[in-house]
Amino acid sequence: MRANEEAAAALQEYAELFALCGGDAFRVRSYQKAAKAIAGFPEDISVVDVRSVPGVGEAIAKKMEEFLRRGSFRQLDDLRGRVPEGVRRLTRVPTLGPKTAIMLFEDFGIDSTEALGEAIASGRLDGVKGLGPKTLANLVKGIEQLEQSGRRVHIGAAMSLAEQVMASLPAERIAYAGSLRRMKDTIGDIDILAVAPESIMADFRAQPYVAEVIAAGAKKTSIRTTSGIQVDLRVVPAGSWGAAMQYFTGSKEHNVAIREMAVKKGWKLSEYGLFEGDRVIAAASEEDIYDALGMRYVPPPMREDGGEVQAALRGELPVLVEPGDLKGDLHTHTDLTDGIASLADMVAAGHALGYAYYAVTDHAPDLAMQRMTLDKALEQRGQVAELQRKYPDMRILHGTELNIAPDGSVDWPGEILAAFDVCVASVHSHFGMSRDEMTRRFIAACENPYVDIIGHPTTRKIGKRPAVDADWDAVFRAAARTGTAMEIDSFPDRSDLPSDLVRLARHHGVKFSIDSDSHAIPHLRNQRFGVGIAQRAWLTTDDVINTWPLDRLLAFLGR
Ligand code: DGT
Ligand code: CA
Ligand code: CA
Ligand code: ZN
Repeated sequence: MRANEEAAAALQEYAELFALCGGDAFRVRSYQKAAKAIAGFPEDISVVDVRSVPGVGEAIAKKMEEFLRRGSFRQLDDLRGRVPEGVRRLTRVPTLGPKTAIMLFEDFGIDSTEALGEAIASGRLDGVKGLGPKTLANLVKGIEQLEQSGRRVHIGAAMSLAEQVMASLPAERIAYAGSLRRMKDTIGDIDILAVAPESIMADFRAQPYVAEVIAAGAKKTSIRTTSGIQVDLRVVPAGSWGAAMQYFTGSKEHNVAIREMAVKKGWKLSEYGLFEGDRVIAAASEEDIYDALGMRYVPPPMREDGGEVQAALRGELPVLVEPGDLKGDLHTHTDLTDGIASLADMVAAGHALGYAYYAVTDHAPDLAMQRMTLDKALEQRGQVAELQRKYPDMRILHGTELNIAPDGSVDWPGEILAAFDVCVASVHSHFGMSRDEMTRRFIAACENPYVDIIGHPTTRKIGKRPAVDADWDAVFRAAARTGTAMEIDSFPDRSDLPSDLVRLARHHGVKFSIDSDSHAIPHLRNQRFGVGIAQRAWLTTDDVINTWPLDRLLAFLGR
């Protein structure tokens, strides 16, 4: 929901600025929690009263109402005025906290990440109190990460923008192509194709999400949106729709391989069609083009020149797992830990999706900030049993998300774990362990007979935190040997495992669970991004345990 996301982003920014100005930590947390709750609220707050969002009291509601009226609120404007832009830019560097940012700005005049990079490189910050060599090295890494993330966005941000753009433009036909259609986890820019009158370009430039027009032409217009993402809009002839979609979906490498096939037959393939001289062989649909080249239709996520062209020629493409194949979700949270919706509401939302099973996997006690206890988990189990009566056609699994300690052990002993229907185990701390130690840690977790799924295995957060270092071949061998599934965490800033590691794991015979890791009801729909990752790795339903019927799943879980 656009209004919810924007209002939540403003409140989140306000929380950050408020913290930067030394504001009360308790209030900072209450703003952050409210921002999360608003972003995850299933109803549009520009339509319903924002006070119906949990955690939103009168003071926050007033700010949000002002935001909905005019795109900002007074207290936010004040703080934006008080905190120099340079300091705000610096705090976007991962590992750089507000106190250091202010010190760097006030004592050294450093007001940008570039200036910070130069100051570190020139040795100007050597010996400064609080900035040891290790801290400086981490800052250099943080700057690199920020620069990379500035260029690409995760698929969740790109998809919601693409959907917004398409909904805003009247067209006979409109669709996204490029890396977004190939379901890559990060997107450089959004490519949209339309069959429409030329006036669509003027409509496009006038949209409220446009911050800058980069190039304006009759056939192609490129803009940068207020969120910094570039969108290319191309108008294509109706008769060339398929050829244009094929060409602009890419990847470039896939297209090069396809074009060679055409050339071998003495034909020419372009964004306008497949031609023999002037004669059109195929152009209106992608299917016609692949068919004319003697190939099976290649699903966009496979178009990376990773063997799909040869497989399509031999007629041996796998039948990929699809969103409709999912029969349940095996990693979700409730407001018992850090989710924002109640158990009853989450389960109802899972049921509305038509699931055959749904696992509730709140955090376990070793993640201290979640304040989980065994008593609370057992009380929840009672509530699950109650709820189960209401949903005879959906099995509610009572699970937990365990924490993998540095030595590979988890929160509870075997007799407690055995009573859960499903155990996800994840790394939530000690991300910097050496490759050997980290590998042993994962293998030990796989060897725990009660651990069914390794959650978000690399623990990366796109643009924020790199993947942990491990010998993945060794980890996947252990997972295959012990019958432990690897998760494909569909939360778009995680997208974890990434598709290249999924492919590697599959090679070792590992099974996968495509989960939403939902902390709110709208997150449940993120599973489509996880399916995209699975498709990019050529997975079929046989590889994905939560496409299986309940009986087969329960047999795999061994409960
Ligand atoms: P991105 O935006 O970096 O996430 O990745 P793409 O794949 O969306 O790349 P982009 O936006 O530069 O171009 C969109 C598609 O258009 C690309 O996947 C293939 C096609 N394309 C663009 N330029 C060329 C080219 O020079 N040759 C060929 N064969 N295809 C191209
Ligand atoms: Ca693109
Ligand atoms: Ca592009
Ligand atoms: Zn987790």
